[in-house]
Amino acid sequence: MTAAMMMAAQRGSTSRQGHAYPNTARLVLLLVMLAAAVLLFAKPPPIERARMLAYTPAQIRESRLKPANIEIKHPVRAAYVILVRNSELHELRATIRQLEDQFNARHRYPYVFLNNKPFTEEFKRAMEWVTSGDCHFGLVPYEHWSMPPWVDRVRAKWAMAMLGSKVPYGDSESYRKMCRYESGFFFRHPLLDDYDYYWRVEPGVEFSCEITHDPFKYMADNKKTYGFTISLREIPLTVKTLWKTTNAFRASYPEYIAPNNMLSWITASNGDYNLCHFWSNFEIASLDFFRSPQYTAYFDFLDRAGGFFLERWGDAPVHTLAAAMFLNKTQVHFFDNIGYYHRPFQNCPTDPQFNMQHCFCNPNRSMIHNEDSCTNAWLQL
Ligand SMILES: Nc1nc2c(ncn2[C@@H]2O[C@H](COP(=O)(O)OP(=O)(O)O)[C@@H](O)[C@H]2O)c(=O)[nH]1
Ligand SMILES: [Mg+2]
Repeated sequence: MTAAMMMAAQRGSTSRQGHAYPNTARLVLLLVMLAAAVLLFAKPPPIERARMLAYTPAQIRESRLKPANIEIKHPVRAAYVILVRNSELHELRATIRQLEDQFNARHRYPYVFLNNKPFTEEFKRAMEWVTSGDCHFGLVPYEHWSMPPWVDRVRAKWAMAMLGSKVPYGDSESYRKMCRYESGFFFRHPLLDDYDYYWRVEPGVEFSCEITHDPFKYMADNKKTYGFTISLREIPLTVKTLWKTTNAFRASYPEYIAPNNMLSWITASNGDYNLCHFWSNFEIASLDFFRSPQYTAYFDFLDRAGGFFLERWGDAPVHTLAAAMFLNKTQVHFFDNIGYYHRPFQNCPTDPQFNMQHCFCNPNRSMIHNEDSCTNAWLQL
């Protein structure tokens, strides 16, 4: 049969069966298309959510990281403190996985998770699953996560609109609440009452080297108060009056300023703030430093001035200015051997032998080589 004859025969058979066959075919085609559309466009079932919730507390205890009946005596009362949103669950899982592999699976320090909204069951179970230490989940009270009543709302809204997209988070009120919380309140959360030291961790950060010594123990043994990995310069527009306000504080409370302080490290040759600060998304520090009368007086002074909202003061310069006023250099430690990445900067150990043995980062990319880093200046203090 030629192709023309076959087409003629097909045409014939279609017309011979009347309208029933084409309608059935159309119906089948329609159903197939409908099924394809459902498969293509329908939201996939929340498999991960179901899977997380499926883990029972008993199974979690049997996970690789939480073997039962192992008592660990910690040399220091310390915990990781993580302010995080439910939506950052997967970024945080990745971070904690690295932290556990590089350090904590051998130490099992506890975790404190904080949030201005209640944590979901899904979040809590996922965290129980990836951590070796105990997990505690806390809610941030409204007064700690809000614009205080004495700040002029209209001025604040105007300031946010003016800063707009000129600086990251320039128009964000929630970012400002976060910075105010990290500056003045996290250490007052009752879940931290049992600890002397904390290690701040953020979702998405990476730990690129095996952590061969216990940093908490190092802090306690060496009487260190504040530890950092990265330092850099703040964006001037975000801290226009922070230095002026800090100088006013210094004038009001001269008794709080340490005799051997680090103010020269943050002061430019003309007497202004040189914008240097420790990047506080990584911090290992003494909680008593933040709980001290000096620090809380400084925070209250800043908070009264309203700059968390009228400008966009970050917790990094606030912590740093406090450390520079109240501590001397020997109380601060540069954790040069902790490989740490928070977009877009990293600290990568530059000691070739340590790096080769313990790290997967490129030492040439370490922030210490960047001209915006203030770490070399700090080392030379
Ligand atoms: N619960 C909660 N955490 C927040 C919120 N905004 C920021 N964070 C947390 O605060 C920390 C700093 O925020 P991030 O977005 O990383 O700011 P950046 O590092 O300055 O870009 C991270 O640990 C975030 O998870 C918020 O609205 N709610
Ligand atoms: Mg961050």
